[in-house]
Amino acid sequence: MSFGQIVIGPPGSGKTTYCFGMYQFMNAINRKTIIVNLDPGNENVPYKSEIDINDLITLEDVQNEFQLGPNGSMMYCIEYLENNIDWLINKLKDFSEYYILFDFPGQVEFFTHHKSVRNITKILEKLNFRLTCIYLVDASYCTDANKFISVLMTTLTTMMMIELPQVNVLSKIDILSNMGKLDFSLEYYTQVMDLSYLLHHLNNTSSENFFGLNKILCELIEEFNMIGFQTLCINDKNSVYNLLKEIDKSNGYIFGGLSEGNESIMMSANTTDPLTEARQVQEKYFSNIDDSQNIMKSDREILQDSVSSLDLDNINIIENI
Ligand SMILES: Nc1nc2c(ncn2[C@@H]2O[C@H](COP(=O)(O)OP(=O)(O)OP(=O)(O)O)[C@@H](O)[C@H]2O)c(=O)[nH]1
Ligand SMILES: [Mg+2]
Repeated sequence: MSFGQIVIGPPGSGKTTYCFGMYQFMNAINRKTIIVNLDPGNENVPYKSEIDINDLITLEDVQNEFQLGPNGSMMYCIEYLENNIDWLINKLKDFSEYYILFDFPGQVEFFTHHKSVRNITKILEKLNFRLTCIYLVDASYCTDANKFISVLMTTLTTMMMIELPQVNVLSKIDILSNMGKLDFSLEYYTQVMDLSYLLHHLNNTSSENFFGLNKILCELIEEFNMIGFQTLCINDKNSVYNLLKEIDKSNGYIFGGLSEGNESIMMSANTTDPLTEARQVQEKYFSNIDDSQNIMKSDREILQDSVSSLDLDNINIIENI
């Protein structure tokens, strides 16, 4: 049995950066982890992937061979991977003792209606992979009721399409306060609370013709009552740690992981309730903001911070447990 994460989310939501940060964190807590790059369009990848789709097929090959555009070529590559899944399965055999992070492309159709990603994950599940889908969404969407409702709909569609345990994540929470004012406290967005308040804001910016539709969308999401979000700042080890605890619960790692002593049971025992966590994140990133700390960081800066904080903090985490 192997454990892993399917990392998906819209373009630029932070999937590749997440994979690298989570990889560093896991290896720092002695959980042997590798990254599988399944995005042939990933540029300037910060990590070394042990398995890379580009060894099977590249966007360039497809573009040259079939004169397809960038999106069509991406579709072709993922369908090609599905049709040649034995290539991936054989490569994974060398890493049966490892926790696997799969970095996927950001085309939204892959998790809303195109079947290849779903089929690939189903095959891996049959091979005894215990997978969690990590759905990353840029936290800036919380600043606008219209964008947030659209995020909720896509998140719900993804959960129903991929059919894996899913942990939804508001990424880049550290720069949310730079993106505009929130209408509600952060926990309103993470817990997806009473949407009648959101409806009020939606209607403020909609034509009256859409009031009925807005109401039905809010009711639909409330009826399913399935969506919630974790928050993430990838260079904040506490943030990564809290997220990993949720992921370990969702894919069952806490009941018997791969590492010696299974640190995950202890991690999960050391939990805070989601509301408290959201409040702590809000306090940390939304009050006494020093603007100089909140500029958009480059990949390199984020990852350097990430490395140094993990080097220092790993020991504390293990000792505190
Ligand atoms: N401030 C901040 N920036 C982040 C964080 N995570 C990612 N970023 C930045 O977001 C940008 C996009 O990150 P990527 O990891 O390339 O996103 P992606 O989802 O892999 O993008 P595609 O592969 O193009 O779909 C980069 O500039 C990252 O540095 C974060 O937690 N905080
Ligand atoms: Mg990427």
